[in-house]
Amino acid sequence: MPSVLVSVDAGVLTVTLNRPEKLNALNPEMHRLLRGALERAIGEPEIRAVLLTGAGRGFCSGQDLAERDVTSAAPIDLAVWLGEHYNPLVRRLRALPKPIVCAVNGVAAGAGANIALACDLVIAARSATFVQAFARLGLVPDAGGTYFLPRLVGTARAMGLALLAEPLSAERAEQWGLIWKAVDDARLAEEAQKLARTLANGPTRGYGLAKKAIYASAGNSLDAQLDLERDLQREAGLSEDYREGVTAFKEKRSPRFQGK
Ligand code: LHQ
Repeated sequence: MPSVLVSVDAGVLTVTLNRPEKLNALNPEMHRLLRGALERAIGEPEIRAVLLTGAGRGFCSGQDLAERDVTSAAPIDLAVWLGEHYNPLVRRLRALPKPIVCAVNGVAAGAGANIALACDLVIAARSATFVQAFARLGLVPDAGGTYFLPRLVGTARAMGLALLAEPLSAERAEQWGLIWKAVDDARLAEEAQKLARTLANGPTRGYGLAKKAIYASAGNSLDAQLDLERDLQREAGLSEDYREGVTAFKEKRSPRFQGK
């Protein structure tokens, strides 16, 4: 079985991390397959939303630690790993011009937690936990953790999560605003599919532009953000979906967006 499963249905590209016996710990092969899946999501117009999840009882336990030989005399340069694999992955997730739902089906640890946070809407099973496991290894939160955490939950909570490396329950993650919502375990797959399908039937171009605006805001002044909104709205206003949205409103019916 491939270590990342990819399928397309009803406009949703589902990507499933598939090394359940290792709680979907990431290795270079998985990074390669993930990259291919995201490139496919960009390139195929019929794909209008992405759903990322994990097989088995975990979502993703971060970097595969078993593949690390820390006993050798030659020091390992972890920056190479981040530069080659994790940073491009996080950048790709954030820049993908289509919405990404992450269904966190179980523990999300280390880079696994932060990859989830790089997605646009995170929905988690109530039994799932988020663990910034890095401090247990003497490492710094990576895969965007030091960017996402303070912005999502504030410096005090981000620091607690980073330094203590304690598991945060899905419910608490929802209360803190770290994720969109926590749902009963038995309902996760269905709810996540529903969410992804709703997005796949939405105004794809408008969604992509909204992502751009919201993610740019953290580094922008209000003035810069207003200018950006003006420019992105110009683009959105030229889409067929905008025309359809206004027409549907006037005709008192639901819009039928084509993602164009
Ligand atoms: C694993 C892993 C794992 C291998 C569970 N690797 N086997 C980026 C770039 C460069 C360098 C460094 O780092 C990074 C980013 C990072 O992600 S660093 C952080 C790496 N991740 C972690 O530190 C988490 C390690 N795992 C855990 O702390 C626990 O496994 C968690 C809390 C995730 C789950 O605990 P349990 O539910 O008690 O499960 P378990 O520990 O029994 O794990 C089940 C199996 O999965 C077990 O294998 P085994 O053969 O004994 O049944 C684990 O060894 C394996 N596993 N995580 N990251």
